[in-house]
Amino acid sequence: MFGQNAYFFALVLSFILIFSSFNYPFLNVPVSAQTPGTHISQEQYDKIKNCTTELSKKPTPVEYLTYFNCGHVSKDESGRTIRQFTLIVEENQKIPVTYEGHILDAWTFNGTIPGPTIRVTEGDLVRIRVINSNENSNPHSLHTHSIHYAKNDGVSMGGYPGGAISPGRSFTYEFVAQPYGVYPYHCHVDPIADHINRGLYGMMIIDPLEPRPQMTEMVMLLNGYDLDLDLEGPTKIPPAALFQTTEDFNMTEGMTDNETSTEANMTEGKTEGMTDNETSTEANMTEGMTDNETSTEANMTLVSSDMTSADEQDDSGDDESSDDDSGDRVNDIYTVNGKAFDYMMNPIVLQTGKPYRIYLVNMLEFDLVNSFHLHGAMFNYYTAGTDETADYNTDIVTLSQGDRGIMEFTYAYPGTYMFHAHQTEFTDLGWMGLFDVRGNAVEPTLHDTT
Ligand SMILES: [Cu+2]
Repeated sequence: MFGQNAYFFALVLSFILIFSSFNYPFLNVPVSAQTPGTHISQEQYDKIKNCTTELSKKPTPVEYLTYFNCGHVSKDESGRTIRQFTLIVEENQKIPVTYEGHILDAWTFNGTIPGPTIRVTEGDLVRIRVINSNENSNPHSLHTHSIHYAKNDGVSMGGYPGGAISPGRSFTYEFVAQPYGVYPYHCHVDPIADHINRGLYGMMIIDPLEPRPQMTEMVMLLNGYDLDLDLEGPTKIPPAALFQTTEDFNMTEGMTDNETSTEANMTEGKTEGMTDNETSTEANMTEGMTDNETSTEANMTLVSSDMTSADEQDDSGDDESSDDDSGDRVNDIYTVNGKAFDYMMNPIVLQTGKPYRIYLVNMLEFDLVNSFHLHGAMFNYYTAGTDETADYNTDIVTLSQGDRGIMEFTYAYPGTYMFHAHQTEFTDLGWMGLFDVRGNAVEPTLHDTT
């Protein structure tokens, strides 16, 4: 019996290896041994980066703040780091996007909006397998910003298979991560505005070989939702009594969250029957991924009957046929990291005198610009995160869709400070959060202009 199992295992393994090797001839990338920096190992660097050990986790919007998925790591024969990710596209998802019961009829990467933050190091060989679930009705793709071959660009223009992955199929995008910076990723299938508004986007961070100055890091992705509901957006700012301060914010732990879901295994049906010419051996980033609705159950109870019926009655307005003129589309809700007012309900605890870094990406659809305004402090801003030197020191940055950068700042004085869009409408409809700054007052850190 054992012998038969071993034979079967060996057979499967050899098939996997054979299929994996098919990836290499198409890669056409220069192969050279690259290790992070000269003073630090890949393992040490991943620790500094706060890479999650729970690759299959579906972070809540609050957890998303510090959720860095650095993929399944392996090395090729030259010593190059290979990072492998799997993104599963699922339609028919119900994602709560406010504390008032607004539910987005969503399409997701791995069950969350935004999708997981992909974090790699410059020079890494990155493989992202995108699976378009059997149950879906539309083709999808993955378009990452940064440098790569056209066949890995995730657009259908050149007729590349990765430009439109049919339901039940998958495609593995491969590229060498370069240059360092912060990037959006998103589906690029038409109508793009709808695929984005539905939730198919996330952030990718490519870290420099030499680590940036060490500081506590956060991710903030700005977005919005056109729900096509009669009742548009949160109608009021939640009462102060509802505020809950998170536990002390730090790099390795800290976010208390009642919504943490219990992971159940991904249903077999989602991968069974997949015709995939590029099947790779990567362990699945989402193995153990829950059915999306598990994590949303708690919030689903917040849906009032009025809201549900409005959703049903106005369902036709969310059809793609209504998307021909994107000028008609209006965002009802604006958020940072997916849920309106989440960091107002759960203020982020910071310490005076301590430096913080935010990776910032704007994926807002339908509105031309978005912005980030920090109260009570100034930040150094690195456009696209592609340079070691800050471009300017400010308290507002304005971003068009896809724009991004890195903010670094230190609070001098304790207290509660807002951060929000400097467009009042966006703020009122959900894009607002709070920093709960603790500790003694310190001398303000002024931008060094020399
Ligand atoms: Cu799509």
